[in-house]
Amino acid sequence: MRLTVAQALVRFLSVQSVERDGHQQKFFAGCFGIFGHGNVAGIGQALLEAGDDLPYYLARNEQAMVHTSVGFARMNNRLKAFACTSSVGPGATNMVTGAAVATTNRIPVLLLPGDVFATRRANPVLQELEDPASLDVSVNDCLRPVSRYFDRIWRPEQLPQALLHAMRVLTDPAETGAVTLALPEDVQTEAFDVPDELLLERVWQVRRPPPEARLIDDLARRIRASKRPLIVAGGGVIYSGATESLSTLARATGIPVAETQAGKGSLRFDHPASLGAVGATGTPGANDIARQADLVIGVGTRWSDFTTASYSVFQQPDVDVVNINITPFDSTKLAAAAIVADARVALDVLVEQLANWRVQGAYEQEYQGHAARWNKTVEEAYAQAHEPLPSQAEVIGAVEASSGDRDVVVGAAGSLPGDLHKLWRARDPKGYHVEYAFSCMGYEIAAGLGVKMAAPDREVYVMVGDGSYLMMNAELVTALSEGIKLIVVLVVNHGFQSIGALSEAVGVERFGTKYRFRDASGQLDGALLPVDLALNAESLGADVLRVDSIAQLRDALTVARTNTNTTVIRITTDPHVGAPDSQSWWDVPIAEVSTRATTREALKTYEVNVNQQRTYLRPTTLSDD
Ligand SMILES: Cc1ncc(C[n+]2csc(CCOP(=O)(O)OP(=O)(O)O)c2C)c(N)n1
Ligand SMILES: [Mg+2]
Repeated sequence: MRLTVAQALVRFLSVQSVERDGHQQKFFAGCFGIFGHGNVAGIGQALLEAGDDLPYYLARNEQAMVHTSVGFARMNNRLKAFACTSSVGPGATNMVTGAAVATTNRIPVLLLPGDVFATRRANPVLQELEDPASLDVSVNDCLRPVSRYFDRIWRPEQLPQALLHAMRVLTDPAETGAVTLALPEDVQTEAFDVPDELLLERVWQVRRPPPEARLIDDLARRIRASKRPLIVAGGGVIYSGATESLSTLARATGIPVAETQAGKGSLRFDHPASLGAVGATGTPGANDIARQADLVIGVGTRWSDFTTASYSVFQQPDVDVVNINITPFDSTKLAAAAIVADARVALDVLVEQLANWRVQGAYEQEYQGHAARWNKTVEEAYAQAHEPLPSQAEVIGAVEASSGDRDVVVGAAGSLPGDLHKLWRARDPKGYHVEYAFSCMGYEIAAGLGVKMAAPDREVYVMVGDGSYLMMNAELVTALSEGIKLIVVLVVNHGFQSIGALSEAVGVERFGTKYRFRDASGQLDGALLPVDLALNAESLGADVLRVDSIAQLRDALTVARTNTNTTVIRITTDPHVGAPDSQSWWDVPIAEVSTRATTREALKTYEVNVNQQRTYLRPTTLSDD
């Protein structure tokens, strides 16, 4: 069949499926795109011909369309994804940040940026960078380090192999992330004889590798010998659909479970073995249990510094760490004994192996006491009734109370992720969607769109700070044009409260973190800016509700739930009231010399805290011999 490269590519994408646990589904839900000369006549023409075979969605910003795709694929536990097409040049470089979000979070997205002419007929083409040392470099090379697979299709004959490798990586639970196929503008429109076999329907098996029997036997024996075991559940538990298995294991053995940001929701908050969030944004109870743990089993976690409280969360000198992870790269972190396996399969084996074994009753009572006390702390924070402006915790409480068990809260950057991680009481494995691997400002609204596209039957609450909102709000227009409904809770605190608080803690005096006029001293400490973000949201087609109190917020949330249009609720909070403390630490180094007393003070505190840091280099050996 004679097709253009773009036509062959689009047809190929439309016949790819994945299968896991005997359930088969189409892998690509469609293609987001913004057209320019680099893709309109190639991929654009092919998408026009393809119609419903690969539905096209117009985005407003290339970075945002990658966020939307990430939100969608994460909600689908990585078994369904989007492609994203951009023009050559700025459209392509706009995708770099989105690609990094995808790859850091291990979420599949296929990027199809236009590229410079392969024939070099009339270079430089508009938007070509031109590296004087090498004409085969283009701005798309920026996508290499943020992609798990990168290829550039200089000739039509290269397309089949590139497509097969793209699918291999996208559907591989260990390797997945952003995949980039850079498509020179002239090659996209070039016709070639496409081998018929390339366009046959293809089913990619998503593997569930079992653990090595010997290793899981050793782990079970080690667990039986432990006094204070702790499971740390990461995103891998949710992506592999292991939440039921984890719940069964925790219920049967009494081993407590603490959750990372991506792993939150692994257990319902009121599960008897749930300790909630752990680490720098964790609960004091989870962190206390972690400090004293003699055996830590990390399941599907990449062990970010927030989870390990910058290598301070585990304090027992002889603590053993075992990682169950499908990704070899993550499996040896913290010098752990590595069990490279699918989380669900491994946990199911452990349930059998640990039959008739249970942690000591005193341990169970101890951690359940922590959980109960924290629940009380959450209730108090939610009912703080802070005057005149409410605290952010109260806002979270009102949103949680408004949400149904299956609804989803979405967040990414600022002070919201930490507060949500601690406070939010997750009731469904897909109900908590905070992007905290890249913590990318601007992810919130764009990703919320993808979450809602993946789960139209759930209410999606996007919680976004004024800083993130200002950085990327244009997808509200996409929500309008596609008839996709979000509830956006816009928390105005006149700047970067999170970085403001951090700045104060590191002796930098909230410098450069406020949305204020420059004052006579030359600092941004003047009057508040007369900026109305609610009006901005209204202008983009959202229904807008302006509220000044928690009581009004509750009413607005009720209205928003009955609305069919995207609804933005704007509330102003007091930036100086933080959520309850984690009794934990995060390593942000302080200037070692300074003319400022505040910085010197911060350094003294830092020097005390840094003493809690451990190396986590002690080898954990599972076998007896
Ligand atoms: C794209 C991007 N730029 C910078 C940062 C660093 N950063 C983290 S939080 C934050 C401020 C966020 O402000 P806002 O959304 O208003 O939330 P708040 O801190 O006020 O809760 C900044 C600048 C980031 N995470 N992402
Ligand atoms: Mg803010």
